[in-house]
Amino acid sequence: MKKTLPAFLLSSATLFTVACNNNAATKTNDNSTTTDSVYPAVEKNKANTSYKPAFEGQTRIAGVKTTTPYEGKVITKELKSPWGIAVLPDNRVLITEKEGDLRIVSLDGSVSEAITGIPKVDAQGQGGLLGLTLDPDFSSNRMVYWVFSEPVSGGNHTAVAKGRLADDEKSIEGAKVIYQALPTYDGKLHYGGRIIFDKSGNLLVSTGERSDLETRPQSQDLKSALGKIIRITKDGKPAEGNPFAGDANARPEVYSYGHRNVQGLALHPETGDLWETEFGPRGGDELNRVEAGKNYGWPIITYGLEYSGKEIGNPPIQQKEGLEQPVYYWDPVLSPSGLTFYTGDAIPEWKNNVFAGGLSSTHIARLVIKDNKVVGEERLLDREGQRFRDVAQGKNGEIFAITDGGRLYSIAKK
Ligand SMILES: [Ca+2]
Repeated sequence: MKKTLPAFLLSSATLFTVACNNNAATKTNDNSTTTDSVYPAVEKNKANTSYKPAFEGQTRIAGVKTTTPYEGKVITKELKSPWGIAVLPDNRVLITEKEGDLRIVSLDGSVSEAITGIPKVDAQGQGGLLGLTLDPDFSSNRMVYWVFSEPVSGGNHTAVAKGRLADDEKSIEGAKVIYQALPTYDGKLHYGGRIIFDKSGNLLVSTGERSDLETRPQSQDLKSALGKIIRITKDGKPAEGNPFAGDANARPEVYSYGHRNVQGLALHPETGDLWETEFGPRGGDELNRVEAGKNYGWPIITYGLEYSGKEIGNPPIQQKEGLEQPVYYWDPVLSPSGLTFYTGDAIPEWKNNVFAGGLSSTHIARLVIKDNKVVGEERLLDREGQRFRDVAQGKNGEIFAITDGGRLYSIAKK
């Protein structure tokens, strides 16, 4: 750990001292140098609870500030509730819109007509056309994979589909639903909705627990696909090597469980580990490093309260043997949606940092990670007043971000 003090222990006197350390390169104990200076924690508002973190630095870590000059430019304001971004090989972006449309946006701001051939979505509430990813061999096979809320008799569920982007880019050819996160439920909240490829060429997909008290316990039920991260092949079958393969009391596609509503998934560029962000209740949004077969605790442990202000659990507990602790949590919440690690060279101090979109918090959180812990936090584009729904790295070391208000930003070195 560098000379960061856990922010929740800082008195105003130490804040002043720490803030005076501007621009001094910080030497860390593993002999790597970072140019990040140490500032007071970015969060200044009162927490919802007085719950104690499990370890120092699990929340309200010291602030950091990017020193390389950068700016966020609006590429377009013409999108309608965009939800997911995938960056095409030529650095145009393929974007889902919640109501069910898929479009390509060029960096000159031109937005394509809606691409046809997408199966119908249930766009009520938090449902719709959600996250997407490109096949690792997209350049040759043009395959796209996406998540959506599929309307069926009796309600809807999170589903995964795939199809080929036609050569003329006007349609998705041969769209096919390859996975359904059952059971179906008649609700309109908490679908999860992110999808990424892992290093073995299988798909990792997040689902939600559908929010209601009635469905919430299914996060802990390995026979239910709700409140999980699942790992499937490109054909939607349980992937080889999954932790519950052969277990009669579990679904073979389950990778991890005890999740509430995961809307951020990313692989660490160096370790290959899976990281996620998930919506907690009031005061309990989390960043987790996910390991196969582990239980991430919802709704048994949480740092948050019900939206009503009521405690969760009787008595409410935040830590329990056998249940994984978040690497980091936000109270008040970030409302995290979209997650990406930075691998570019354009802004050197961002290397291997993780960027999390924030909805109600209206900024993008930049988190500096060291030894699987968060050691610094910064807020980007916090004066734009936008709800950031997804983030993705572009081909030229920029970060793309979309907002519920219909904007696509490019955040790049000046
Ligand atoms: Ca958790």
